[in-house]
Amino acid sequence: MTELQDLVDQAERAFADVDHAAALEDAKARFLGKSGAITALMKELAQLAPDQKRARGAAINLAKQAVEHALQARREALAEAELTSRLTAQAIDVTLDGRGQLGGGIHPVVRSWIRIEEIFRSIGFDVADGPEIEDDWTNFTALNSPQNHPARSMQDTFYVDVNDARGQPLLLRTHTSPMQVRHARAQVRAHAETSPGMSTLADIRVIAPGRTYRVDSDATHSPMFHQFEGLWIGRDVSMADLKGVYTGFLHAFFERDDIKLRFRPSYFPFTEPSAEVDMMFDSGPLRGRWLEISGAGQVHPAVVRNFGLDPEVFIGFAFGSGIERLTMLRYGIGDLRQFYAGDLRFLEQFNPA
Ligand code: 2NM
Repeated sequence: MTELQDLVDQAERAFADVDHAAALEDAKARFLGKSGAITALMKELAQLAPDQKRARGAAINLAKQAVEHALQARREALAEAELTSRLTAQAIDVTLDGRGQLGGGIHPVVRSWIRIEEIFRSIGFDVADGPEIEDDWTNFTALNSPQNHPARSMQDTFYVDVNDARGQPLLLRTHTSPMQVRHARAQVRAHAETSPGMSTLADIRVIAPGRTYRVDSDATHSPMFHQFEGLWIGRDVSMADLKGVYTGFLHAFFERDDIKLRFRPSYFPFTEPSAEVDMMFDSGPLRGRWLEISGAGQVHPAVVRNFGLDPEVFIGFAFGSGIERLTMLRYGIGDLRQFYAGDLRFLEQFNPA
């Protein structure tokens, strides 16, 4: 028995001595292989008498099982050690700083656009949307622009080589008012479908911000620029309301109250009377200078009729402002072209890291 126990001890030590899987299989062969020590003992059994054979056979079997058990335990330990060392070698330091990513930012014009929507929503205005490719009726005719108006010429308007259902070429909208035309007509139509008369129609209060296009390009004009137009149509809406709403907007937009406003007589086909709106800061670098910021007026009766409303009942005001212009005044930007040059040194100033 000691001899067998000895063999088991030897095997255990041999297995413990190897440090990788291939060497373990070599060590296994020395005990369990075809010419291994245990195998040799089995072969000797043949020479024993039958009564000795059984006891000796059982003892050898126990020893063989012990060796196999030790072998399996060592195999598992080696595999475990191998995995651990592989994981250690491939370990990543999750506390290291990342390589960083170039984040997108909000363009200063879009920042103003968002602020304008927030301010007007807060006083009960809807925000309209609409197509940048418009038809002639919605962009010009509905807004009382005469057929021979210079704005309609190829020199001023980008036309598209596709005709609408009336046979008129489509165009890139030259202002944001066609969105208001669509919005007003949709409100009127929706109301007409559910109510017998217009007497219960709610006031139309909407701003329409977005991209607009004109054939024009210099230090103060870009062929694509942003506008927002406001419209309030009701039964008792006046130019005094316009002044109140627009003054409130400027106070909110520039985050200051020391702003004066003045209206100068002007002309637009879609308003009568019409006005240019100027503003003046009472302090800061632009103090004391009148700055042109908007056009406005009482919506022309022909336009009110094109909204689907009776101009004897419905009256209101509209205005239109350039978002680039307001953004330049807010941040003190001198050249409109900076907005579209794509210079990160300029743009990053509006998106602090
Ligand atoms: C301006 C100036 C004056 C205007 C008019 C309308 C509408 F849809 F009611 F006819 N929307 N915007 C308007 C009026 C726009 O921009 C300088």
